[in-house]
Amino acid sequence: HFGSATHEAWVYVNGELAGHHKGGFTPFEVPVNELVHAGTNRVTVKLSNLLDQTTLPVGNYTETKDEDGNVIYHVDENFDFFNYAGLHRNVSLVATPTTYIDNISINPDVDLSTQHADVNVLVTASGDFDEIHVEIRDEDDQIVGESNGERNVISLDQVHLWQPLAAYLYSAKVSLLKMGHVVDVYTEPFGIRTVAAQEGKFLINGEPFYFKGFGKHEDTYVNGKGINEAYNVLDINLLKKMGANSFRTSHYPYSEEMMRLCDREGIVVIDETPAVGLMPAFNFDISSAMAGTKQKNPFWYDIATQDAHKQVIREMIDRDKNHACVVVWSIANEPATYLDGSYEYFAPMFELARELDPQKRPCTFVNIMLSTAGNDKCTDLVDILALNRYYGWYVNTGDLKTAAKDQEAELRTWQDLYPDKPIMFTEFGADTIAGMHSAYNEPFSEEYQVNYYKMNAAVFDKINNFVGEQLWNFADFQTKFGIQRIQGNKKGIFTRSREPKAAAIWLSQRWNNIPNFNYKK
Ligand code: GCB
Repeated sequence: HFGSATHEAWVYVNGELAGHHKGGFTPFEVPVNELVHAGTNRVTVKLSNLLDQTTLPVGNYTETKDEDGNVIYHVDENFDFFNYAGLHRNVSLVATPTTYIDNISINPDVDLSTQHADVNVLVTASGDFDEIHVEIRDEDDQIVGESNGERNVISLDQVHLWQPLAAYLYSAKVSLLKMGHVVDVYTEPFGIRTVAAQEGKFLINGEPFYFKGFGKHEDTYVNGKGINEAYNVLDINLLKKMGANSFRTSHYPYSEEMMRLCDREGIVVIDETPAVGLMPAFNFDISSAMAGTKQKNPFWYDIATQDAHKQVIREMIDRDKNHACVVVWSIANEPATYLDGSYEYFAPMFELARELDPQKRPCTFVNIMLSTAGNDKCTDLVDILALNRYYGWYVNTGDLKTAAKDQEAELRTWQDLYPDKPIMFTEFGADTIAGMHSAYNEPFSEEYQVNYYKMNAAVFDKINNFVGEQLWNFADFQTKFGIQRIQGNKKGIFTRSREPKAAAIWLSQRWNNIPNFNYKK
């Protein structure tokens, strides 16, 4: 079992090809039964870090020859993070009996008024068995319901809800039996909660929720994108200390370990596919691209990521479907939805996600600033409007007064056009050099970052259907090289080693005073 292999892997066992997987952020398994023998065996993994117009993320791929005729492969990332590649997550040898549990899908159907839930548990299993037994235990390890079969509906009374920052986790223990003997067993934790986007609100357990938090990255010194569970725990602790309640797995599914931690800690997650870079050319600077948005561009007719996109939707939902922490699927980050052809590309993606998710969570894509209200072609597909906006940074740089005016005007237009869709920011931020100060509110100073967030907050508080603020970014992170990036992206409110900038202090005061529920009347 590979937690991930970035971006393409060929797995050999004792020198023989055992399996292949493309896509760097979702798990896969390779059967080895036929290839192993008693004693020492060797697993070899060949990996490719190449990205092109058929992969997710999207890369600009070129091949050139050096003076000796050697081919030089080059990937220019069409996105703003460093293309770390390799085996970033755990690789484990999983042994199951020949009769085994293959998949468990849990969908609790809860009636909030009676505190009664019907927990649907669907089990698929392979091999020779005559019974599937499911028992549900509460946090005191008491059995509160049980059933037999592939499709189970288990009734629970007086349910404990999974709530943001107050998680309650049940567990479903699934056993396969043959003549009364257990041949395989698997225990899956799950939470009971409802989510819905309606009438301009985002409801968790029937109450209007307000997202406070971050876009993040899996990114640390030394480990790069390699799993770092100590940092995961630190980040969640800092997030809680700040009064935040949520983050987005920008721009790819995070490790399974992180998802389990979020379930346990009650962190609300927007789970995102690795569909980033679906735009003509990424060059750090939105303002230069804004000029060209009206031009005809064949982008969506040329791009060949459809198969990869469907695959990541399938693999992400299959992996994360039972997580209570996941409340929204993000199908892509900043695709060029201002261009013709985008609706035709995305309609089948949304349809697939909605069909696959047993819990029918709200779906969205994260909207780029070039795709303004009225100009975007895919808004009809989303349940919640997730906007990335950089007024006061990429546009109106240093001019927070104009930024506030333009931002408010845009938000009001969205609200008027789509009064039923809740609106949130999934990115807003300003690069800030920790320790740089300015008496004149200069961009890149800690003072400017604080004032930038104050400006944003004042606008958010005026918009009724505005249901959440996830800033960009939790911490500074490594990017590809470019003249607008010095040692990476500095929009963190923490440094890469997680020391707070001044904005972290101001934001924690704001967020600790905003309730998780019923902030907007
Ligand atoms: C964006 C992207 C994000 C970048 C960020 C920035 O819109 O979604 O990946 O890092 O802007 O800092 O420019």
